Amino acid sequence: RIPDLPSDTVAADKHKIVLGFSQLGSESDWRNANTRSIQEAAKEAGIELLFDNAEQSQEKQIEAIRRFIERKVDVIAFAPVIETGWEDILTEARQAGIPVILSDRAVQISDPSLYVTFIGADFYEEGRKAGKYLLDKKRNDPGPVVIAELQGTEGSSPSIERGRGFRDVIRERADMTIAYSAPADFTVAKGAEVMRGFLRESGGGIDVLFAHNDDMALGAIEAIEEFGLKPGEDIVIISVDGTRKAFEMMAEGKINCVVECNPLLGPILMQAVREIYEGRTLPKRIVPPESVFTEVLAEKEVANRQY
Ligand code: GYE
Repeated sequence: RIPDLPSDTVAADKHKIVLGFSQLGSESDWRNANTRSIQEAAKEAGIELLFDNAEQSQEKQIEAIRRFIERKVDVIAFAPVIETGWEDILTEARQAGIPVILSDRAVQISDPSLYVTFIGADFYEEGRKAGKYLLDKKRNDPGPVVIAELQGTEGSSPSIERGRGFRDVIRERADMTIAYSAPADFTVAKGAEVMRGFLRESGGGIDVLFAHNDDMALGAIEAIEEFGLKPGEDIVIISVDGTRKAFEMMAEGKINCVVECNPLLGPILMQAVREIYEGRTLPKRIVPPESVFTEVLAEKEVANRQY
């Protein structure tokens, strides 16, 4: 007679991978699409997801990661709200033997072996794409060109890198200047508020707006219209993400260019979790493909947007 399998073997076979994910917040449509993508992909992959929303607070993210360590999850992934300040908590994870994946945003860290891989967009390149569009758009216009910039969350990698990439490209035209620049936290409400301030200060003398995400651009459009100017005509608007709402604005001519940043990272993340769990080696950097869209294509593309 064939003996039954010992019950612990059966249990081990059935072990579901447990992933602790610390999401930084729910500040934008991009973020909400990112959250949905992660939750759906975990379900599809049969991975048990412990999900925490930190509401844009680094402290809350650190607490969530510490709870994941205490619960002995198999893998931790997180979207770091700002770049710095992660050494201690990541050292705690390492001491507990739990591998960590960076999702979406990068960190500045002295020991890169504290995380396994970083899955996310090349924000510097996104900034450069925005700058290149502007150089092209203004190629026949004599300057000066007065630019306003709505930055995202202060100290966050997308804001730092988009700003740097944009500056490195427009440097070519000495008559282009970023005369107004301030953080607006990646939200619609802050985008409107900060843009109102810029318009008041400049008396409306702004030629271009570079918004580090679509939500702030949408807020700024409200402010520009209130001020009696035409977004997309009086002020050229360039933003980043590629949400459906931004595409609708672009189809109406109120946004001129959107640099795509892909939030649908769930499937790639779940694959990485599984590979780490199986002991495979992953590349240190995984970048999803992204495009640039302008008004010419907006109407055709708007129906294809998934977020
Ligand atoms: O562009 C913005 C969101 O980290 C890439 O965060 C992400 C950014 C995205 O709030 O909309």
